[in-house]
Amino acid sequence: MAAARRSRPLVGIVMGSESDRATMEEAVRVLEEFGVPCELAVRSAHRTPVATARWAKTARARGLKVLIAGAGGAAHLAGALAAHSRLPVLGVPLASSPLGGFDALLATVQMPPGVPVATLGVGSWGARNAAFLALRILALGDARLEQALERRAAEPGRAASRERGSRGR
Ligand code: C2R
Repeated sequence: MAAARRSRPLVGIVMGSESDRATMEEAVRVLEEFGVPCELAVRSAHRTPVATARWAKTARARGLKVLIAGAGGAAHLAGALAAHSRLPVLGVPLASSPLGGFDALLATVQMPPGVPVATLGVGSWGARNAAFLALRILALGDARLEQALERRAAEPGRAASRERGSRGR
C-alpha cells in the first residue's frame, strides 16, 4: 500500500538499547507498508547522552519530520529528544523491566508543559500506533499518504485480522 516511495527518511526511530529492536521494528514495518522511509538508531539518554542530544539536534537538518522513541524502565529517551528538538516526538514505553512497562509509561507520559511527548501504548501496540500516528502527521501535508491511510481504514477485515495476532508486548 505504498503512498509514494521516497528514499530520504522522514521518520526517525530511536531505541534505548539493541534489546528493544524487535519491538521497534514493528513501527518500521508499518512505515514500510506505506512507503515511508525511516532511520532506526540506538541511543540512550542515560548511557550515551551526548550522542542522543546530537541525534536529536541534527534530526531536522537530516530531513526528519517526526521522531519516535522507544525505551523501557526509567525511560527518559523520548523526553530527551523533545528537549533537544522541536520536531514532534512520539514516545513508546517498552515492557523490558520487571515492572512490565508501567515504569516506562509513567516516565514517558508526564512531561513538563512546553516539552511535549505524545505517549503511545506499551510495547508493540504502541510501536505500531506510533508509526500510524507519524503517518497521520505526515499526511497533513501529503494527499497521497492521506488517501493510502483512508484506503487502509476501509479494509477493516484485513486490519482486524492483522492486529488480532499480537498481545501487545
Ligand atoms: P539493556 O537491555 O541494554 O540492558 O536495556 C532500554 O530502552 C531497554 O529497554 C534495558 C532497557 O533500558 C532502556 N533504556 C532507557 C534509556 N536508555 C536505555 N530507558 C533512556 O535513555 O531512557
